[in-house]
Amino acid sequence: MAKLTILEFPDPRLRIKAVPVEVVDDKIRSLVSDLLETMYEAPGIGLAATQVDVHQRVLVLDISEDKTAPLALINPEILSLDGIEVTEEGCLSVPGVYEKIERAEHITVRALDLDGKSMEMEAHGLLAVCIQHECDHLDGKLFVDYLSELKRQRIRKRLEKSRRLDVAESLKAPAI
Ligand code: GNR
Ligand code: NI
Repeated sequence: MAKLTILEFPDPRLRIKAVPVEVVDDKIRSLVSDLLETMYEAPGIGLAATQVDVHQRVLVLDISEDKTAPLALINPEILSLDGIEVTEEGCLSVPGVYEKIERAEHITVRALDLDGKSMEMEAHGLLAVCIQHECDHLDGKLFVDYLSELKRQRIRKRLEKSRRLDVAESLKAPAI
């Protein structure tokens, strides 16, 4: 397993639309294992391949409290969306930003599992929100896209400033 680097807004690579996986082979299974390691380490409850600069339709999730329920969805398709739910969302690619976002409360999803077998599942609440958030990533979409242009610009400026400060700090600190 390997921990991968997570791209951050407004990196243009987060806007690339991921292509479907053709064969679920050991390379895909190894990507899933790297995504899970990266997600747990972050820590986060979901991660899409797009966020680690791999533009294939693969995502992982684990909304359990004790991190014991990893789930991988390959070529996910949302078949139905019902109801409305507002959740305070965050994103590992938009660090430190939390905003209320409206999504469907109940969804059904079809995807391939790690054996390449097609499966369907229903999701409610946080799991449903998280699947919608990760599917958006695979289409090059971020949760900040649901906010106003003004809010998005402010978030971009804030992140760019905090990254400049990080670089300045790293230049001051003695090398280890
Ligand atoms: O860790 C995450 N938490 C979260 C909380 C509310 C709604 C969505 C998410 S997903 C996010 C991890 C992430 O950025 N996945 O792409
Ligand atoms: Ni995200």
